[in-house]
Formats: sequence, structure tokens, C-alpha cells
Amino acid sequence: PRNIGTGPPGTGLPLRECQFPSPLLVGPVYVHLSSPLTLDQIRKRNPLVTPGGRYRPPDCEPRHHTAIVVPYRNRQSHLRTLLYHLHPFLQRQQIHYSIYVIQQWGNNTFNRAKLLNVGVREALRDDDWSCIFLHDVDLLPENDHNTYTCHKEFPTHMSVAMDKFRYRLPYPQYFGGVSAVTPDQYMKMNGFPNQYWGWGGEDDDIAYRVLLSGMKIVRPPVNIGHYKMIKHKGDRGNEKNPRRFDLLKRTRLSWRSDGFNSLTYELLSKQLEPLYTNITVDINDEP
Ligand code: UDH
Ligand code: NGS
Repeated sequence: PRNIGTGPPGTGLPLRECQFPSPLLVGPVYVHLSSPLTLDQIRKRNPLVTPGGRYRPPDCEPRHHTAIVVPYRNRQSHLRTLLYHLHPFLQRQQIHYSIYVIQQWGNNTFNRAKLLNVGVREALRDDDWSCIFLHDVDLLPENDHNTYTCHKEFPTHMSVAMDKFRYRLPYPQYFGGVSAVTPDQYMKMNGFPNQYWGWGGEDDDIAYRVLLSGMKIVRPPVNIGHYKMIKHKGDRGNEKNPRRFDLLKRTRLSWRSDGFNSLTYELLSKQLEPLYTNITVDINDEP
């Protein structure tokens, strides 16, 4: 059983459940993109966040337990902006959460989906999270009514209205940016593909797996799922993947054998930084 907090000092009573929706929500929020603060400054603004980037509402028992998994390499200033923004945002939602940054070691081709698989596995070693968020480092939610919780039955695509796509989906099946699954949904779809090295297609593959495993995709309303993207150029080591269309043609055949059940990697380090859990991983090279 979960460790339930205690009530007012001396009473020995359990805490009451957090209200839903949280009374702390403010709705639309302005997202600052100019020169992020230092990690130390951000830490001082979030005194209730504990090592590893963890938080639990101090005066009510949270209904939701969410791990945020961020695939990462060499985006320091984006990470600071995300942490600056996301910690207060999640605290207003009164959820129990932890932020995991999954850093690909080395300079070989980037593999977003495989890093997400690593993040899910490592997060579930720490706690029985009821929800796992898959979160690009450069996307900032602009409305705190977009709650970081999971749908009971189906995977959720969260970033339905990004500024760079003029606040609508670029195409109906788009599943990139920010999404959320429960551990059960994740297992049902055999996680994510491990074979997409470089940019593009892995998010379409994930969307396809949802359907192939008998589920569907749910989304928040378009006026709530607003995100601002930090503008940047393509990354070195994440060039367009020329194999992505061929891989996508085979998803129907490959999803059961490539995914969570075939995941291999070497964990190089796991550190509890003040604002996030820093996991560095060798995901092997592109074959
Ligand atoms: N990421 C990194 N480091 C990298 C590459 C990607 O941290 O070197 C992570 C990061 O969380 C990013 C996510 O992977 O948000 C997705 O990266 P992306 O480059 O696929 O997507 P993004 O929307 O950029 O950030 C699109 C830029 C245009 C690329 C054009 C194709 N050459
Ligand atoms: C599609 C890509 C997706 C990508 C989306 C948006 O074409 O991976 O564009 O890209 N699919 C394929 O390449 C098969 S974006 O405008 O953000 O650069 O997420």
C-alpha cells in the first residue's frame, strides 16, 4: 500500500484527498522564453521539490501519481526553461510527480523512442506510477487545466495545439510532442519501437501501435492542449531518418516483437539532482 501522509500534527489522521479540480489552477499561463534562470535559482523557487525532482502535495493526499519522462541530449537551456515552467505548473495541479531526464550517452544517432522505453522502465523501478508522461524538452504547456494525468482506458495525446502548427494538429494522426500512458496501456502496446534512429516517424509508429493493440487515442480539447515550442535548429546527431517510411510500413508486423519486450541498454548513471532524476544510458549504436 502507498505511504499515506498523516493529518494535522498530533491527530494521527490520514490526509483528506486533494480536491478535484485543484483550487490552485489559474487557466492560461504566460510562458517566458527569454534567458532561463540557473538551476540553483529554479530550485530556490521550488522549495518543496525533493531530490530527483519529486513532489507530493503537503496538505492533501494526491489522487494521481505521474512520472514525467524527457528524452534528452545536449539541450541544456531548453531543460532549464522546462523545469522553471513545469515544476510550479504541476504543483498547482496537486499531483504527486517526479521528473526523469533520460540522457543518451555518446554522439551516435539519437533515438527518441528507445529513450522513452528506458524512461518508462526506470521510472517504474522507483514507484508504481499511475501515469507516465512522454515529454519533449522544448514544449511548454500554456494552460494548467491541461492536467498531467492519464485516461483510464486509452493513451492520450496532449500537445494537440502547438504554436508552431498554429494551435491545431498538423495532421489527424499526429502523436508527437507530449503524450501519456498508464503502465497497463504501455504494456498492451508493447511500449515503443527501438529501431528509429534519427529524426521522424517514431511518433507515427507509436500512434499506430495504439490502434494495432486494440486501443484508441484520446485528446484534451484544443483550447486546453496549448503548448509553446522553444524554437531551435535540427540537432547534430539527429538527422532525418531515411528508413522511417520503410519501418512504418512494417509496424503491423514488428510491433509485437520490437518494443518493451526487446529493450536492451546499459544504465551508466542515475543521479538525484535537485530538480530532476538524471539517468544516463548507453542505448547501443545503430546496428
Ligand atoms: N532531443 C534532444 N536532443 C537532440 C535531439 C532530440 O534532447 O539532440 C529530444 C528533445 O526532448 C526534443 C525531442 O527529442 O524535444 C524531439 O526532437 P526533434 O528534433 O525530433 O523534435 P523537435 O520538435 O524539433 O524538437 C524539430 C526540429 C526540426 C528538425 C528538422 C529535421 N531535420
Ligand atoms: C511527420 C513525421 C513525424 C513528425 C511530424 C511533425 O512527417 O515524425 O512530421 O514534424 N513523420 C514522418 O516523417 C514519417 S515537425 O513539423 O515537428 O518537424 O513528428
